[in-house]
Amino acid sequence: MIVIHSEEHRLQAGRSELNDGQLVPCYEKPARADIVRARIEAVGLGPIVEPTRHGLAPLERVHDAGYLGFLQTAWDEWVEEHGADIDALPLNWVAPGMSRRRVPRSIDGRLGFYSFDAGTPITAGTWRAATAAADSALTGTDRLRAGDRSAFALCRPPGHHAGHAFYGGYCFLNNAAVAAQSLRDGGAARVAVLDVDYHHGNGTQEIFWERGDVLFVSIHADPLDEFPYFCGHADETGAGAGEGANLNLTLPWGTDWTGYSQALAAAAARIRGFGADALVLSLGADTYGGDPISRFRLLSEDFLRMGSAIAGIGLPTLFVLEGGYAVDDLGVNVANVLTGFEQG
Ligand code: OKP
Ligand code: ZN
Repeated sequence: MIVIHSEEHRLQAGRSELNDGQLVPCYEKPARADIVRARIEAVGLGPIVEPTRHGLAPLERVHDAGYLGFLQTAWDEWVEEHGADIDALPLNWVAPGMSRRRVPRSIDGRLGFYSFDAGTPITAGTWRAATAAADSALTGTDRLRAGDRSAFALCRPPGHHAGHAFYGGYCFLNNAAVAAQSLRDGGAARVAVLDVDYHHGNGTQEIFWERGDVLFVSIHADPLDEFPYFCGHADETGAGAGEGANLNLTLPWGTDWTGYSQALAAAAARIRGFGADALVLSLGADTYGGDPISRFRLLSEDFLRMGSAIAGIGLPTLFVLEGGYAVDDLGVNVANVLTGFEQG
């Protein structure tokens, strides 16, 4: 399968994130994409091509224009206020009962207004890296439209936590949602998004919450225990035209392939019943037992089985890279999903 990847991912290299009460080196770092690319070359998955530029229009189909404008100028505004030696991190957020009717003028206020965590630094290259990732996903949709059975958008930074007008969880632009919308706009009547990242894809859920034409299915750690904490529960099923087109399958800490494969089978059955024309697969490999911030127990060989189960859904599939922080094993785990898919 063709792989779409840009070296511009390197421009997102945050120095630190807030974790367990401390500023620690960012888990979401350039080495992640490098090891995935190296493994894909080693197994000869397919040609690796540069994304083509798709501009702002496909981003505006899922993201708020004011939010996109903020992302483009946030770094310069931050530098003016605090200098370039520190990455931009938000300091406070709105709680229920506090007004959110006005966008603050101050960059610190705007960082809080448009974000939901303190783990996602904005840097000098954030906008360029994020747009290169979204362009990779969009170039993947071009391949599906041209008739390819599958494609892999090797995206960094990831996207599934980014919503219509918010960033967080290392995500700025929702690459998978941008791709799903692009497939719809290109003629697919129905599109399914399956998110196998360890964390709930809250951004994708929010973007398609009231949409009956895009099914969102996510398999993830129970948000009672795990980031993003405030959504991803099983009783969140969508609203309006989207009622019933959102499925959250939550699993406990310690889940291994036995438990995981049952959820994956349920997800596959739901997607088959939806009658989609294409599948966007949010591919996080942080379900791996060796992941430093996650608590599932998948083995490297389980990712081959995951790929084969995804192939069993029987749809043209665009894989979009999300999380996975056990860097040394990330290449093998991600490539295993893709080769498992190709072997069917
Ligand atoms: C992004 B993706 C754990 C800190 C968690 C944010 C995790 C973002 C995950 N102590 N911080 O879904 O892989
Ligand atoms: Zn994750």
